Amino acid sequence: MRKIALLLSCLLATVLPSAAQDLIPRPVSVEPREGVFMLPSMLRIYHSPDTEPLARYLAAELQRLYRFEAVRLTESDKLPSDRSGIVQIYTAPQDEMPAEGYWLNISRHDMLIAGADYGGVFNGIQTLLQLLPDAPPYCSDCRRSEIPIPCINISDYPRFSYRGMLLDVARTFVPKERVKRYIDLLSRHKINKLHWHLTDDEGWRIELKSHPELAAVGGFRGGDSPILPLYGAWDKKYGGFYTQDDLREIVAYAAVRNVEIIPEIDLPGHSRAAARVLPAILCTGPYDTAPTNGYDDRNVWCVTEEANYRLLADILAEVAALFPSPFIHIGGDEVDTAQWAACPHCRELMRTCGYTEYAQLQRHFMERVGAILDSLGKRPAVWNEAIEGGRLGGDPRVHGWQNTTVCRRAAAQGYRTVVMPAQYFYFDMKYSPAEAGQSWAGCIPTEKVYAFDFATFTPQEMAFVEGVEGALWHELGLLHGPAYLERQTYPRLCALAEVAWTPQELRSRDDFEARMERTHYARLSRMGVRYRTEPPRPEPETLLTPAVVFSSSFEAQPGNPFDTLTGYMEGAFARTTRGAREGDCLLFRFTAPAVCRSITVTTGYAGNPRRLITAGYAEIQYDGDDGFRRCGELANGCVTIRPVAPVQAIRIVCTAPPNGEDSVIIHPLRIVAEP
Ligand code: TNX
Repeated sequence: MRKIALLLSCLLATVLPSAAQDLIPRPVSVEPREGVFMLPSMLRIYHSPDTEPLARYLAAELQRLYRFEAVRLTESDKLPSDRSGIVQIYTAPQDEMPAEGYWLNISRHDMLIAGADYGGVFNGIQTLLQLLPDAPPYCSDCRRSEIPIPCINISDYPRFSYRGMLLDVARTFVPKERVKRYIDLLSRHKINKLHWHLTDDEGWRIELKSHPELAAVGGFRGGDSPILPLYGAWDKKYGGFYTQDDLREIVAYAAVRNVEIIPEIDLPGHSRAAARVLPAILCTGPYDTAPTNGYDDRNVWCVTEEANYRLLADILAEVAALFPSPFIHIGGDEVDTAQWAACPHCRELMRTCGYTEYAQLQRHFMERVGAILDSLGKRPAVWNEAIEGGRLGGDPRVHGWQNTTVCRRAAAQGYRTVVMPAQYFYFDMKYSPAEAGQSWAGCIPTEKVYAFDFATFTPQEMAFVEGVEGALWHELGLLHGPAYLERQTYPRLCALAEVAWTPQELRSRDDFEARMERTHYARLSRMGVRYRTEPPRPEPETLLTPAVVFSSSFEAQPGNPFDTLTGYMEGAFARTTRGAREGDCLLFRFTAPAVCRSITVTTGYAGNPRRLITAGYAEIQYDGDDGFRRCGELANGCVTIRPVAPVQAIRIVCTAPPNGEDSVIIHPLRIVAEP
């Protein structure tokens, strides 16, 4: 019997070791050992009192994976002298092991996870879970079997203490259960911070007892909501929010998984949803609403209105009570200062304080909000623009997003900095040109995320880098459906996790890709992650540029004239001086009848449903026709027509009421030749 077991373990040891090499993120030190540990179907988990939630977590995972049972025993239950078939998990603070680090030792007889702290034990459990093989397929009920795990010694700790991901639930609401799943998947990659973007122009997602209307009304847009529909939610009322019970549940769920949630209330800009519910937060003064078809798009809190700070004290006190994080993110990005410029009170404050720039006025606002946070025992986190107006007090953490330079600048100024340059870490960007996503910061394939290496940072700057963060901005969630969230995140998050965790000298792109291919994609699949796969190559197309005359019911902005359309300028677009209304039309008339396979008309930023013709139809005039025939409907501002004869003209007719946008973007026609 012993011989068979030995033979089996030798055999398995040769079959299994790849999983040990295929950990994501790659650990600091891995030392494979001889033999295997046979995970019993009734595991005894000995845990220290402080890791009780982790013993439960591990037991639940074994149940989920193999339908194994586990007995949880605390230290007070004496460790048996025969320790075979047990796992011990405990915290063991040691000088040589950094925070969140752990030792994972698997011998033939037992397993041990010793963490520097709770997070360390959690991370050790994640590594163990990655080492577990698939449930044998032949085993519909594994209860009677044992699962072999290769013996190994791992000693591991993170490169950065801040390993974050931003989730924007303001643009596209993400229901509670999906947020929990998102957190669960992050934690499996040893990500330890969720920066939760809870408010923005398009929605307010957090219930407040002191001001219930902010979520009850501001959590929805379209329909009878005072917030305009946007980003693909055109005709239906769309939205949702988290109740305080939901929030507490999510916070607790994250805490078990070593994930700290940093809530963001985006101030003083990006606040249209709040402003539509509580217009008194806005500046007074003349404000020209004509360019937006009468729609009020003011979204910036007035700096001088004292009631604003009382309101913010109410709001932030509730946020502080709900989220145990020492930080509350208070925004500071992309403030439309024109709204302050038009406000006599803000101008007056600028004068009395001697401010010459709006950045200083913004600093004034951030300092006031910072003082509220201070009184609540919290520290501010801010976007990088918030430090442009002079030294910001309150020991803020700065999130650098615009590019690498602003991250370095913040660190050089001695701010604790989270590095998240859009060009590397914005997972709302496309993976490649023909895929879903935004493109303003370029395409970001997974390799690009992986390649981020801090090479340009000085040692002094590095000393202030707390870590890195990815961001899933969510404007396009409605357009692309629920799969978008995970697809944009994975596998890029795997690369980010390794940037955040693994020492630079142990990182190698080839090795990362090999681990992904051999093992980790399969792990993701097992977890049901709909990660992005390489798209099939489209068959080559020949584009035509037949002479065309353009006319319409619009005028063009001088910087984006209609010539771009008739000149078929690559990547360029025309932009009108106002948004579209019912009856507006665009007419493309070819000088000579065009023979082609298809013609695509695109309004709005392609793939981003803004500044488009919300609804309408296309008409075609064939060579020899007297009039037009209807040939298609606009969807998300676009329509592709497949002509059956040479085309004389194409006309687009708008059927939607004004959508609040200040202009329409019109792209040159995309005309594909017959094959
Ligand atoms: C910029 S990042 C923003 C977000 C958008 C994002 C889209 C930042 C602080 N502001 O409001 O969602 O770009 O990529």
